[in-house]
Amino acid sequence: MAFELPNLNYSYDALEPHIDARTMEIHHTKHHAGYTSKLNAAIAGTDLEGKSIEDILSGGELSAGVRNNGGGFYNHRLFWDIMSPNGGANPTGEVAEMIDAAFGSFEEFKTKFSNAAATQFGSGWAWLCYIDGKLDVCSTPNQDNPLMQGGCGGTPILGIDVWEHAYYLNYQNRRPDYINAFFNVVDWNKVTEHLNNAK
Ligand code: MN3
Repeated sequence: MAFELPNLNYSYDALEPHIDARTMEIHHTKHHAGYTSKLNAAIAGTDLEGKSIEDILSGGELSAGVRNNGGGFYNHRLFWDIMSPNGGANPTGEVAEMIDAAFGSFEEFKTKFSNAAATQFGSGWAWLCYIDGKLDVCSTPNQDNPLMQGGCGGTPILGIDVWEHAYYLNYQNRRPDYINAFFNVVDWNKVTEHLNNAK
């Protein structure tokens, strides 16, 4: 069973003005679709075929094709899922408590996460991860993620794409403005679902 490009739970213009419709459409139908088809091509006929994407990515040494395209498939699936036009509120419940425990406050978490995203040199991602019963922030280059060997460890429950294709049409070189805007569309209920799945 080949991996399939997931549908979004909202329209391409639903996250405006924070993320523009044209960026969303190109990002989903070109970039994510490309990672998905290239992942399928990279695993076809290998013993990775039929495994879950989590098992593939955490399974040790990966070829460049599987690492880059499997990471791209997984990372974007999480990214679309944790954003919503109804997002932007502060986290509540267990996620909020775990953020306070790990970072001191939600504001301090935002600062640390934003710094990780802003200072990731070149293309990559910043993450909020569940690891050893706690939360932590890290960043990874390219389409790497915390599940992979040599990644920063744990299971990502929130991620931001800081490749230029994620923001350049609307924000040009102003990555920090895009990172600020991202918090207006984060759906913390979905982050809570990912936390519960990670446990
Ligand atoms: Mn991307």
